[in-house]
Amino acid sequence: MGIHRQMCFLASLLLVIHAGPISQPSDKDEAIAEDYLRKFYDLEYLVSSSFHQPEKDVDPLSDKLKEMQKFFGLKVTGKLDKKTLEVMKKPRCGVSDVAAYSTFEEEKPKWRTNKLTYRIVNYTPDMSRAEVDKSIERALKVWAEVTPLKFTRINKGTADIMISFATKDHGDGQPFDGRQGTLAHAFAPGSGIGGDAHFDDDEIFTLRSSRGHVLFLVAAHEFGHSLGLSHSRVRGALMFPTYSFTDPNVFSLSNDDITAIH
Ligand SMILES: [Ca+2]
Ligand SMILES: [Ca+2]
Ligand SMILES: [Zn+2]
Ligand SMILES: [Zn+2]
Repeated sequence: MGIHRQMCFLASLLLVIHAGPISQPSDKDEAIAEDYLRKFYDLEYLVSSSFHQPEKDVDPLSDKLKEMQKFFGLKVTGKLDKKTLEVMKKPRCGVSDVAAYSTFEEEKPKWRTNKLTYRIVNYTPDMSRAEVDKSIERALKVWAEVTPLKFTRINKGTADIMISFATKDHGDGQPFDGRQGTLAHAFAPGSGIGGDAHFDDDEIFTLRSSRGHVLFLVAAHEFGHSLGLSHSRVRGALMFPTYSFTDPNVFSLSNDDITAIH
């Protein structure tokens, strides 16, 4: 009798231990999720005041989580499950998945000319200068091949597309986050910072290795933003927000990317 009871107690204890980590994300994971949704899904917290009545059924975190799950084709639960967290931990582009202009179809930012200039302002220590030059040139060519756009390199002065490597806070209000997380970001067409592309130099960039991140692939994605594209939900599209390795020698744009640029 006593032993039977003890066994039951042990069994239920095991159940609790086993079920724990699956249903209950850790504080650290919750912080990761909150940060992710704030950066990429415009999560904002309502400033609580004495006038604010907490409304039932309104949970901004859960709503944004659903939006994110929908974007990535995950099961839409509004809960921080393992699969969702896995996607959040993947290296990705720093540009938001909810484009600010998506509701104004006609007002999508666009260059007024087909002749654009670019300048490589500085270099990463990860690769030779020639490798960086080649990667950037090829990344721009990806887009030049499917549009009437022409890119000309300049070595001084201000180009339309200023390309630079930077770490942490680098003066545009969107600090990089160290190794992993955000790889790069770029700005939609416009004057000044518009069109510019920044690469997080706390990452390891490579010419074509599957270790580190292929600069050509990251740059080709970022230049999509420089030309006015936003993120695609199509897995395998260049404009999908997370990074995935493709051999640069067999790379090609997906139909989704080509439709978007036209
Ligand atoms: Ca610019
Ligand atoms: Ca980073
Ligand atoms: Zn992006
Ligand atoms: Zn930046």
